[in-house]
Amino acid sequence: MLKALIFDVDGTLADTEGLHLEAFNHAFRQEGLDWHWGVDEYIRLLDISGGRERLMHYWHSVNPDHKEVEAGAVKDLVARLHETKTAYYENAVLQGAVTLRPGVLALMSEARAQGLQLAIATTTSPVNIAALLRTAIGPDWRGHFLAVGDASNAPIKKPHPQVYMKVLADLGFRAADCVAFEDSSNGLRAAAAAGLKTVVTPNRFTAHHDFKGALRTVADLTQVSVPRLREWHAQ
Ligand code: XBP
Ligand code: MG
Repeated sequence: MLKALIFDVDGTLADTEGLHLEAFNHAFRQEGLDWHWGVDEYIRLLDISGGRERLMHYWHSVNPDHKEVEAGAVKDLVARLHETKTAYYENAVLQGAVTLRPGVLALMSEARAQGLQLAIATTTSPVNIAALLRTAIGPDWRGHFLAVGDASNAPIKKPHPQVYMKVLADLGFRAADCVAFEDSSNGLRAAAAAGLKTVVTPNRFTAHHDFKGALRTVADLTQVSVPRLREWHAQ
């Protein structure tokens, strides 16, 4: 029986990666670094889940001959960059820079009205989730979700299943009682590794990803209703 819907955030609830990219480039300028990520490069870098992890990966790629002694300084630089980036991103989201993708709010409302539980399973940080959902749903947004897994309580990033395992434990449901929603192959692999059936809604940053094994791949959630989800879930 379908009991809960578990939503990824970036690229699934909202098309946020363009703004994340803008925020990273802002942080590089603030730090006086001559780094600039273009869209194509960022699409490649999205293979690394997690903003901090992505920054560390990039630092190593542009500093192949670094010495171990620099490790502490690099960690500090990455932490500073990620903090600046997150502040810029949060502020822009609170100013209304991104909206939920088509069909997301309607499906969430219909699901809650039909007694299904909602949950979040994301790689990003709590401030980013709060900014997005407070703007889109309102100050009581947290009450709409029975469980929220994010960078603060599931530090091992997708495609590792940790965040989905944590959310299933917090929901108290089996994977078989839930459906996940994702936009990327890392996300699909994380959900699948946790035993979850997954509906994928690709976006311009992930359209080229491999979504083999997805329950369904759809352009967006406008055609996805709870009866249809129950039908797919039962198949
Ligand atoms: C996708 C990610 C995130 C964002 C950046 O998250 O990999 O890291 O790109 O956000 P999701 P942070 O699992 O929601 O698709 O800088 O906050 O990590
Ligand atoms: Mg995503």
